[in-house]
Amino acid sequence: MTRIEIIGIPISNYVRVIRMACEEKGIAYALTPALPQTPEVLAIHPFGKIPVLRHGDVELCESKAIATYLDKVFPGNPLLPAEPLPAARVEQWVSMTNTVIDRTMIREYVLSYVFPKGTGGEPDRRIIDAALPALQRQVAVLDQAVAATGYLVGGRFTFADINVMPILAGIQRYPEGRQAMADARALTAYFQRHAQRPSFLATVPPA
Ligand SMILES: N[C@@H](CCC(=O)N[C@@H](CS)C(=O)NCC(=O)O)C(=O)O
Repeated sequence: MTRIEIIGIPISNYVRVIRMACEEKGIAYALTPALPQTPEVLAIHPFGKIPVLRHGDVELCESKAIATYLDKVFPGNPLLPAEPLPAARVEQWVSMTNTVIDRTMIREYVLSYVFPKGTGGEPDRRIIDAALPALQRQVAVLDQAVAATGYLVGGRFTFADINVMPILAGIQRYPEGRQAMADARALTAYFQRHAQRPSFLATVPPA
């Protein structure tokens, strides 16, 4: 069978999303480490973002497109519901995560710690402090969303949950993110429960 190759670095939340999707569906894959904007990534993603995917002659970029392809081509646990309304609700969460939540929680908050840009090489407090109100509001929205069923959509783990789990793991590496989660009981229970899934445990990025 033609091998799935995921190209990107394991620390990326979007790379982890696609690795989790493969794990959830029982798809064997190889991870080829590559940074964004490198030739092997730019050969597939015109804007150089990771992950990108190769499957035989198929080359794909953008995590949602990759997940949809994997879900339709491979058997195993469906990541995306077949019914129109639950499918649309997954799309809704993926879109909000990719356009709003990832921007605040990863690009503005987490990356301020990972790539410190303060004058003395420390994290830039102005960027972190500016991101916190939005981060707290987004945590509260997610907290409310999972309170009823323990999932973002319906009563089962879908690609919507896969998309947010690596982001929630990311913010809890830093103090303000930990505090925001501590104030969100349903979201904390949700995170702790799904963090036990084999797909999550198998894709923990290196420290
Ligand atoms: N919309 C893209 C976003 C991917 C993305 O932003 N990846 C980050 C790493 S987590 C990246 O490549 N950043 C580097 C860059 O934008 O140059 C997707 O869903 O795959």
